[in-house]
Amino acid sequence: MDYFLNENQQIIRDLARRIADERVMPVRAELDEKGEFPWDIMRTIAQSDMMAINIPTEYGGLGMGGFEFILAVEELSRACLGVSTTFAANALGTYPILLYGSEKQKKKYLPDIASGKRLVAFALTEATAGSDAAGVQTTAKLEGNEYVLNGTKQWITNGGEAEIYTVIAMTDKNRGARGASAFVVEKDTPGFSFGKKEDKLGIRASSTRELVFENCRIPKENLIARQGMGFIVAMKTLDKSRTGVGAQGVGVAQGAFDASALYAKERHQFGTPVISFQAVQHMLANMATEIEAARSLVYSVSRYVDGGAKDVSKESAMAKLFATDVAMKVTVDAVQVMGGSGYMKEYPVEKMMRDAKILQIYEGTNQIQRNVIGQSLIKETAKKK
Ligand code: COS
Repeated sequence: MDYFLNENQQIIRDLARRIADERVMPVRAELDEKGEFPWDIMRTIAQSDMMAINIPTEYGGLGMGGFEFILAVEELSRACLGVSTTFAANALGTYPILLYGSEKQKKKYLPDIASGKRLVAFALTEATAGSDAAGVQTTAKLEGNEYVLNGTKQWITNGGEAEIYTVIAMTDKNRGARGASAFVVEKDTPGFSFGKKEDKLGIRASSTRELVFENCRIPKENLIARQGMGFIVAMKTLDKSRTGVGAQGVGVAQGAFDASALYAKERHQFGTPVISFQAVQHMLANMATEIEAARSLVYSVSRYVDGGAKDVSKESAMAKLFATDVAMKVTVDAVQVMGGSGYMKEYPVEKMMRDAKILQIYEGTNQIQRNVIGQSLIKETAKKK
């Protein structure tokens, strides 16, 4: 289907596609096997200005929107979700600064983020917080001109590799969601260290670590927005980023479909290519239809967000939910279409199936997405009365 991309959008999509084909595909199996962080690829992405896509021009960016960004995410995801997770989590960590940072913070951090000189990570999740975003136990106590952070963050994408961390911590534990605040913490700050790198089922090229804060002192000016606004910063960040996870779903599903359709044309059984059997054709037809539906939703929500819509919680949750459920189903079906070969590491689809599972879990489980959509429906229904 033609989504009538403008010239800049086509350039970004083609550039990301070339990097995916030439730089990511040849090494994805090895990165997966070794669980190796894709530094070389990240440098290529940075040199191609892809980390600058949605950063305003006054801070060294290209000044484009989230839609242009998700086109790049989709293409990288077609090749490897581990690589695209690293790229997308960088944008996730940047949103608190982009959306709520002071002019001083934007000037200090965004140019280095746009050039890819410094990677970013977003730190909300903890042992007792994740789906329960207000359940954060890490504290930030104001002492003179510094905040003192104590606590442990869990499962942080880009942990250890990133140099800039946007962290949600409680400045007033008695106020629940309204007692949370957002901060920038730089790597190498005394009192800030990393736990072990997690050994994961999929997206193994990406890095996932614990962040440990032990009397970690940061300047008072590292507070993002106002004290007590941390929950809103986190929610608005996730509202922005969830179309990116949707685009990851579209990309990995497309990658799995392409591999399985090609294989079905080449593999012969009963003297004929397996694609000539209606049972296989129907599976491929469903997969192709679901991918196009997911892409249409993700693109239109992303354009809606860029268009300046104020409250996008419901729509971005819908895009994430639908596209990532499609990704899981399509990658499982791709393995089935390819049969024994689909199960073997010689082909890419078993990795895609392992990788796709995380999309239904991170940046809000798909159960949480349904809660977000449900809450919006309740509000809308009350308004219509
Ligand atoms: N934008 C702006 N404000 C929002 C908001 C949003 N998207 N979502 C909630 N709020 C506001 C609410 O309006 C409420 O404000 P008031 O106290 O003034 O009424 C406040 O924030 C608390 O909201 P609520 O009571 O709905 O909070 P809950 O603790 O029930 O949390 C969900 C709601 C489930 C939506 C939230 O916890 C969530 O999104 N969790 C998943 C987080 C996630 O994605 N984690 C993955 C790890 S981070 S990569």
